[in-house]
Amino acid sequence: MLMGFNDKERAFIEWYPRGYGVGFKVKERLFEIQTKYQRLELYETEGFGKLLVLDGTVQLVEIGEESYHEPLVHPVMLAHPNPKSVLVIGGGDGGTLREVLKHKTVEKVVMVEIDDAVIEVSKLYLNIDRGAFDDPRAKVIVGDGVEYIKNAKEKFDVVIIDSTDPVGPARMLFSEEFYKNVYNALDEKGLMITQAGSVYLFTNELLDAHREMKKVFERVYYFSFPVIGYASPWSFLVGIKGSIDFTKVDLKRAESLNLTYYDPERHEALFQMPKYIRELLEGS
Ligand code: AG3
Repeated sequence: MLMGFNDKERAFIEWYPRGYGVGFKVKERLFEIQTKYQRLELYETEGFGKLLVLDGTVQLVEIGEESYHEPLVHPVMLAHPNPKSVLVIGGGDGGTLREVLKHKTVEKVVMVEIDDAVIEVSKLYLNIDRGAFDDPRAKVIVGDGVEYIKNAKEKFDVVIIDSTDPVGPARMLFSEEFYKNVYNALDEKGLMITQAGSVYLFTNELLDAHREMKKVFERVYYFSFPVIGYASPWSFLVGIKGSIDFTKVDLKRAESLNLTYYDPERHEALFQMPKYIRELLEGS
């Protein structure tokens, strides 16, 4: 197997298609367990704190995880005029939940994570949530997000999909059927966002997800962001229900968020996408 820990180099490397690798020098291999759903590895890296790996793919490094969680959460939250209820699917480490709870308008966040081992390991070793799991506004459900949203009675202002790659347990989270259920679970005016993979290395997966979303949502936006630990740039897809303009965000509300990577003042810069990818997306 190509994936994983390289003893000679003392490095963890995630191999993407065509031999493109993203790696971290490792100080210590902490452990590796097989959960009910996936293989979970934890490392202490030389320069980026702890590294969490699921089924051979990098989920996050402690130093720099905000470069993923900020662009996943804040653009959609700030584009909604008054987000009170939010649904997070996946995101067992608690980073997405933490960023959502920074918004003062939020009254309730439901997080549905399929693998409780990810939640437990994150609580014990990572402290990415920084107290978010104990926030009274947060309701954490261990369960299948696909089933949850199919049967959801309540409506949400924003739905955030913080999933793994579209293989194995997360596959369904990129299907038209799932997006339809997300659409129905949104209030008459709402947005959803999903991570959609490496722009250059998972282009087909990005195009597929974009096509499926376009069948369901009134408008679909795409953007990319450089994420530490992933084969950057990384892509994100936003689906709109009702009259929301995702090109504009509320700068007033952004002031208190204490952001490091995503810059609401320069929200328009978010939409940069390499030319040939843009052409592929527009053609699909
Ligand atoms: N969610 C995983 C994004 C996909 C990473 N894919 C990869 N490295 N091949 C991250 C969870 C952080 N909350």
